[in-house]
Amino acid sequence: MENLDIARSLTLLGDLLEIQGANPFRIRAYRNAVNTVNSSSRPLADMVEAGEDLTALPGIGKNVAAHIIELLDTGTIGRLEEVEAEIPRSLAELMALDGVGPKKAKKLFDELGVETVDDLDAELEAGRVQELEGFGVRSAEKIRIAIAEHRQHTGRFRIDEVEKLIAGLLEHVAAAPGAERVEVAGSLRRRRETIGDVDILVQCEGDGTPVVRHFTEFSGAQKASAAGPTKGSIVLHSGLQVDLRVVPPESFGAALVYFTGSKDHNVAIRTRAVRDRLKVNEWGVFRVPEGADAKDLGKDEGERLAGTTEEEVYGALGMAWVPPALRENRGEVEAAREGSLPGLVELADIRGDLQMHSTWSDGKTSIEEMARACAERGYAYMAITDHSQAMAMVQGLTPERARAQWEEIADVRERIPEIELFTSVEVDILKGGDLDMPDDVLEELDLVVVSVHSLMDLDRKAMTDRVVRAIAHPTVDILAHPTGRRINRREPFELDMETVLEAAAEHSVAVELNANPRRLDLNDVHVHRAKELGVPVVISTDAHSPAGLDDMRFGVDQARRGWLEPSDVLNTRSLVEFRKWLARRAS
Ligand code: DGT
Ligand code: CA
Ligand code: CA
Ligand code: ZN
Repeated sequence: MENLDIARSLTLLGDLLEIQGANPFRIRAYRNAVNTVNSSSRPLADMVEAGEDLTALPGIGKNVAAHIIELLDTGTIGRLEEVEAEIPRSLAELMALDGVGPKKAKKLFDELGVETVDDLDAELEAGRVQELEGFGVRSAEKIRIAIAEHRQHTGRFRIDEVEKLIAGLLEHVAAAPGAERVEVAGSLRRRRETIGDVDILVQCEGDGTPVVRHFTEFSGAQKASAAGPTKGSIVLHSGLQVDLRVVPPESFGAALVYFTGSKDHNVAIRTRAVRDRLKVNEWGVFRVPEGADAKDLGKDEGERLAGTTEEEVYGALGMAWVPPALRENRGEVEAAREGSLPGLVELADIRGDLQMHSTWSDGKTSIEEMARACAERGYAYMAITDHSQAMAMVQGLTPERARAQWEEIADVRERIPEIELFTSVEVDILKGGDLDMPDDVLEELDLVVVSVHSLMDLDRKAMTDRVVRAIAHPTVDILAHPTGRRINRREPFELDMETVLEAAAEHSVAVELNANPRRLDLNDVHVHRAKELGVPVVISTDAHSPAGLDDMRFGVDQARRGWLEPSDVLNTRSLVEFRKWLARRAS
């Protein structure tokens, strides 16, 4: 069981208790525990197995610890089952709707028997919701809109979608009268794989009203609202919300820290600051005078120590500047104080791309064109990894066609000597963990990449055994897109990643961080775990055309969120060093 599963159960329990009207402190305890579980890079299952005390973790009390142990032991929480016997779990989903809080969810269930969003829609249609006590016509209308929005988008946009959606808006904002500087903050600056809303900061000396007005008049907005001279919000036609704030120069660094977040990172640095009798907020860092209490001070009262730049703000707090990708309260606050932040990998460190397809399977471009495109990107090496024959609908390679492909690769090597071309195949992992290519072919390939593309709904044990068995095959080099997820489309396989990563370490197999922004598989937490276990990570694009090679930057961003340094990433190695790794089993 992964931390994600534990967090889900605790979230559900908290939500259902809230609907039941339980003690707010109890509910808060579940929310705090969920934060801790989500930000822990170590599996709690391991900690329990090692006999460690979960209550040593911040935000986890005795009661919650007992729930977690029970969940790990039995696969369920008795308390959750009790609550679910009284109210259906689908009620928790209703609370995701704007305008439906716990009280209203309860009322809808008690009075109208509403259990799901669809039920609620039907009751709205029938005109019964507006007649309930505490609802009314306006509230019913608000819920109707919330349902429409919920259906249009279940929340978050992929990062690559967001970049495209806001490109024009950013140009528009830069042209606002009085705008001196425009920066993106929030989850987009932290390079999260999905974005809830976009946060933009504009530096402006003096009155911000014209900047806010210019912003809200953007032609691509379906809705706009201004809130005074410093704040505005718009919703684009796609449903993506964008918040803008206008900030004076002396506070720009402090505002950038604050609105970049994450919220948990902000809370952690604020807590640290309090111990040093400092106050940090979106206006700056201030010293709390002797005898005064920070709570009694106004937003910008106290001796001002910093605010103009982020470096200065972190410096005043006794911290090194923290790269936005790390600002998730996963240990970076301590590391920044101790001077032990990682030197994160950068796009310029990447020396090769080790997963891509050609017209031999489902790629759109010839091997030669892909090779030229990789050479243009300055890479020293690359691998052509067409599919194996189990992928029949894309003409996956039979052993005969694989051998034929090697001849073409040999020709391309002669024509494009500036890059090393490795022969490879993205070999399907068959149901029981067998590989979809005979051993004699596998042994002759320069590089063997394996992955799951079929029977993705096996149970956790079967899927884990299957992948581990494939990893144990002596020719395998890289496990590609290990969880099979498609962001917002397909959930990850049921897979015990801890066991898979341990097997990868044991058999000296690398794991892929698939850089395609629809996948980004492994995720940041798993990437970090791979690093801890000493498993090399390969960042590959899985490109199906030259343009796909440019997805590399999304993979690098995700790697940075997982704390990876150049030495953790296999394809930062020089050709000579990478060849040594390929030959690791020869001795
Ligand atoms: P998102 O939009 O869900 O992808 O994630 P963020 O991180 O962009 O969150 P958002 O847009 O709600 O807020 C932007 C930043 O503002 C957030 O990362 C930290 C800061 N912030 C928002 N609310 C709070 C808060 O209640 N306390 C603190 N300390 N910071 C907050
Ligand atoms: Ca945001
Ligand atoms: Ca926001
Ligand atoms: Zn694949």
